[in-house]
Amino acid sequence: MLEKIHGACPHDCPDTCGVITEVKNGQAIKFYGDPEHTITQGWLCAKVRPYLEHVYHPDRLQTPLRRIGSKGAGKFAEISWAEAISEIGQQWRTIIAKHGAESILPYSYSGTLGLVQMGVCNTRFWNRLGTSQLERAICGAAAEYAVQLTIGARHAPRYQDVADSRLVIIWGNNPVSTAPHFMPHLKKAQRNGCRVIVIDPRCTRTARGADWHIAPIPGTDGALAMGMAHVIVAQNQHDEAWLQQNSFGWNQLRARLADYPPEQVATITGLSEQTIIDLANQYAATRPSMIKIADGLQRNRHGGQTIRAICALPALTGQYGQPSGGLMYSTSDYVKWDREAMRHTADCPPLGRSVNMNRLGAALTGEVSDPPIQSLYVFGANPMAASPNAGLIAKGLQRDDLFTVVHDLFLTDTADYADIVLPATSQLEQTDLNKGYGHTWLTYNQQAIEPLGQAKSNWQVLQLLATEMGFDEPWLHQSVDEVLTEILEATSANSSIFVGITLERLKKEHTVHLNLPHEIPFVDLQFPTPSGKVELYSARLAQQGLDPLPGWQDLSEDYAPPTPEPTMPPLSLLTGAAHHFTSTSFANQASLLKRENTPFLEIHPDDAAARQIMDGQTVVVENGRGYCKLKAVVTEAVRPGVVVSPKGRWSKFDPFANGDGGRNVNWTTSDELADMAGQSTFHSNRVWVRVDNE
Ligand SMILES: Nc1nc2c(c(=O)[nH]1)N[C@H]1C(S)=C(S)[C@@H](COP(=O)(O)OP(=O)(O)OC[C@H]3O[C@@H](n4cnc5c(=O)[nH]c(N)nc54)[C@H](O)[C@@H]3O)O[C@H]1N2
Ligand SMILES: Nc1nc2c(c(=O)[nH]1)N[C@H]1C(S)=C(S)[C@@H](COP(=O)(O)OP(=O)(O)OC[C@H]3O[C@@H](n4cnc5c(=O)[nH]c(N)nc54)[C@H](O)[C@@H]3O)O[C@H]1N2
Ligand code: SF4
Ligand SMILES: [Mo]
Repeated sequence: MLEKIHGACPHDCPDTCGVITEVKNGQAIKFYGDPEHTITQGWLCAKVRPYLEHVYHPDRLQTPLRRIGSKGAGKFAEISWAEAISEIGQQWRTIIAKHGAESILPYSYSGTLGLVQMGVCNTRFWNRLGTSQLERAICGAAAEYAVQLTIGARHAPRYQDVADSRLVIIWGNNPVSTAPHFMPHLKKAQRNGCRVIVIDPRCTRTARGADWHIAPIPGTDGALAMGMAHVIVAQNQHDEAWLQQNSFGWNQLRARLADYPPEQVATITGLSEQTIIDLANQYAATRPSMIKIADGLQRNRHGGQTIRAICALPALTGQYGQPSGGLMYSTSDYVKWDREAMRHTADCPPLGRSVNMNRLGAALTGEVSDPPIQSLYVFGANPMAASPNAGLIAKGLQRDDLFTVVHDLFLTDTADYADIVLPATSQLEQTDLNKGYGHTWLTYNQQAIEPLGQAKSNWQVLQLLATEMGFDEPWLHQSVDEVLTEILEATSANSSIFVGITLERLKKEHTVHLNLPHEIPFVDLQFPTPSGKVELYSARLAQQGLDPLPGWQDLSEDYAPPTPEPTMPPLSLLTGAAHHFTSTSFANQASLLKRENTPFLEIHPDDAAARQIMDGQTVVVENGRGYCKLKAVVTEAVRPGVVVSPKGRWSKFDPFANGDGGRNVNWTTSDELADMAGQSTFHSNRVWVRVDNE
């Protein structure tokens, strides 16, 4: 008998596709995009198309494991679930008795974005136990904060609305790889005569399809936006009436613009004055105009202010609230799940202190004390490969007195350091509800097949741990459907966009649209900020001692040279998305690894020549934090001074490993924080590059 089971792609991607799994005799035999899903339209991206290779990968973990070698060696012996859970319980009881529950740090991120398997699993059990909280700032914290401060909420136009835009600026965002279902609508716009401009130091797949590609020096986009604003106002192309009516702090911003004449912005950004003037003119003269951003753009020390400056532009031209105009960032704030139904904090001890995930290595090696972190529980994340300053994380994970548990589908770089490894289910083996962050559809994920081996979902494992720790509250022991019902009912009681959205309906229709009052964000020109307007001036920033106006400051940039300090100047290393992986997920899948080729470093011909680097040579990419080795690709696709190596590689698969256990780019990236919201700064990373002479 053939069954067709509807589900949702759980991976970190704004598209959150509807998927269909065909199951025969308990085996998934076919997997494809739901043709009836408005966003998916029956096709999936290159990485998830071969999903059954991921689900039935021969390396899938099938049983719990206990470490038998040194930490990091990846040597384990199989144990039973009962042994694993009781050992975790014993260790935690001892640790809690000595240091308190805050000495336990749960660490999770974006393996799955499901409401239950991520959202609820991040909160309920850990709140009940009283562990430390994780400050989840690795991805887009600064942009999220800056957008909320400026326009009040992450609301965005529909992908399809871009088809009627006349000008689109895709700013530090690579949707061909990272939001593929946006692209057919953009192509349609282009066919209708829309001009597409991509601003990125690298000529990405998205830039290749643009009408104009502009490549500024990384981290200078805030200055570029201010320079555009300067030109627009100097030429009186701004919408004075709109600004007077709908913005707060316009006069202060206007005065600030005097600091950003094009000649000065040209020096900061490495662009010509004419480029800045033309960009400003085209943006102001062509309407409706849309600016599309995501998170790669703000993963640097200037992240928050960069986004504040960009958010000011649609206000200058009165584009917020216009059909096919404004800002397309994220739809995340339409859905506000009932917090208490999700987290049950009222039934828990006070929340523990917060530890910034970007500082994991530092936190494990002394930055966090009183109590120190004595146990780490990692699920849905792979910090050894995905978090910054990997060398310091490795040092922390090697601590003899740290008890580490990793719950994953695979023996990742992080799992190699675990004391106990637990096997996780894939999305086909679990139930969940997923919402998109690029659209406004909810998609129910029905479990399609039985778990492989003894794999268990996040929620199932936390239930076992709750029992082990003696917690019998019903909200720790519900089925996934019961959790979903509780959250949906509580949310719809207070939110009109959820009226009529029930679990039954989700199961029947598979994907359901939110009851939005209107499809155009801010069409009523009501902005959910304290002033109700676009806050060009932010009193909340001023209160924190931060610059209340958008702008660009010459911050002390990352500079941590190796010793001895090389004579050649450093280069800026950008490590955005790989086309065929999602962060480190799928970067162990043979067919996709083949398509991404050998781990590489794109370098401009001038920078290569100055270092006697030839195309195809192995290079050492290093700074004071660490190094990795990559294959040089000499190309004009990157601007001089910038090198690029996409994220996602597993250190253990490093083809250049030479008795050092293998490395990836995160052995060089910085764990300093950005100007706002504790944001990561992967892209503020200066490296020195030389030919590998070994
Ligand atoms: N295929 C694929 N898709 C993904 C992911 C993946 O790993 N692979 N990851 C998912 C996740 S976790 C996220 S957060 C999103 C991210 O989605 P995006 O933000 O689109 O992805 P990134 O590649 O991180 O960054 C986009 C671009 O920003 C550029 N950039 C970096 N610094 C600067 C700068 O200072 N100025 C300018 N103008 N550009 C800059 C980079 O060169 C890169 O091309 O994608 C999601 N989708
Ligand atoms: N150099 C560099 N590094 C970066 C970035 C960058 O731009 N440059 N970007 C950063 C960004 S934007 C992000 S979001 C982070 C992501 O950082 P992480 O979330 O730490 O990394 P992922 O690679 O997404 O790891 C997800 C892990 O979860 C596992 N997993 C998947 N589903 C489940 C499940 O249901 N249960 C359990 N228990 N495990 C599951 C996967 O097998 C995988 O090992 O990476 C960051 N890393
Ligand atoms: S990763 Fe994105 S585009 Fe690919 S299947 Fe999942 S939701 Fe769709
Ligand atoms: Mo991310």
